[in-house]
Amino acid sequence: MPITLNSIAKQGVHGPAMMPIIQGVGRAATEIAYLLRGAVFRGALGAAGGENVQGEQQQKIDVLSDEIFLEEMRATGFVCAVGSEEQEDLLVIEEYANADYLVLVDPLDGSSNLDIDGPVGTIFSVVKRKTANTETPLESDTLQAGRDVIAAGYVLYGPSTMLVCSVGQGVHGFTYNPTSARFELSHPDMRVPASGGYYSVNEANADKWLGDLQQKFNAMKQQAGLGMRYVGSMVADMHRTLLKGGVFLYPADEKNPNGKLRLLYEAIPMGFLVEQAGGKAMSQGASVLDVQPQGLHQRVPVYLGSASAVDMLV
Ligand code: AFP
Repeated sequence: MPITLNSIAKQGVHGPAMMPIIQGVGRAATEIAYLLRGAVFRGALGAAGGENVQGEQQQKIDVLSDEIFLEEMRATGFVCAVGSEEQEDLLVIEEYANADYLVLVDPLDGSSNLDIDGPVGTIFSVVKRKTANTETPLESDTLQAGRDVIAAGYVLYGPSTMLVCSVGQGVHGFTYNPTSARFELSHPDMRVPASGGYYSVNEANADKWLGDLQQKFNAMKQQAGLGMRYVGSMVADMHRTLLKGGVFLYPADEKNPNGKLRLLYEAIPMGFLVEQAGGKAMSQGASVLDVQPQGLHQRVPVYLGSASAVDMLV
């Protein structure tokens, strides 16, 4: 019998409660994967005409993926609110407003890759509310450091659809099997290789990086003996980094003095996975998981991957 997402119930103290939420992510993933496969035929590609809270142009698929994800979180009955890249404010799920968990999500990360049929992903994390569950959840419930995250993961929409997640007991990768219509465990106990792999960064920004990063980066390139790959879709770039080793970075630069990637639904979930897989996740001299969030859409610089490569840059 293949091992499915149900196995999460046996992992960690929060496993039984996380199982329905991660199963909900799995349902959203299959719907989003279906949407992506047929998007060109349904007129679902292209701009939606609006901007998200980051001032970035929303694609129609960003909006649809956000709706799908929210509906599947609602259907779990365990989620009181969702904080999404596509929504300025926290979305409270009124019928379950006294459920215990909040989910942070980037429903379709790397969506600029859609024009070239490149890989995209969904990134999520789960926290337990701080306010009493007799009250309406607040945005402040989402502002929890990565050390308080209960579960996190991503979905990679590539040649296959993969759901990689952790409930604090290592990182496990499940691949969608179209024959059984289930996610089946394909990559148990993923570990970041200690050496080798690739560096992954938008190097076109190198002359605008702040501080002495360019010197450190050049020294790392000479000493670490890494190859180079960059997709420009964090999920794809991090999936490779988890499996092959090396480092993914999006540092602060003159244009993005706080970095580009969002703390709550990009940096923290990926940092959680990297540390669970034995790697290192840094931001501004500390672990990504120790950064205290100040806002739902806050950005931070990130350096994620094999400890040996990360240490040469921070
Ligand atoms: P899009 O969703 O706008 O494509 O942004 C993707 C992303 O947030 C992340 O997935 C990438 O790692 C990063 O931006 C790429 O940014 P650059 O295009 O500046 O290299």
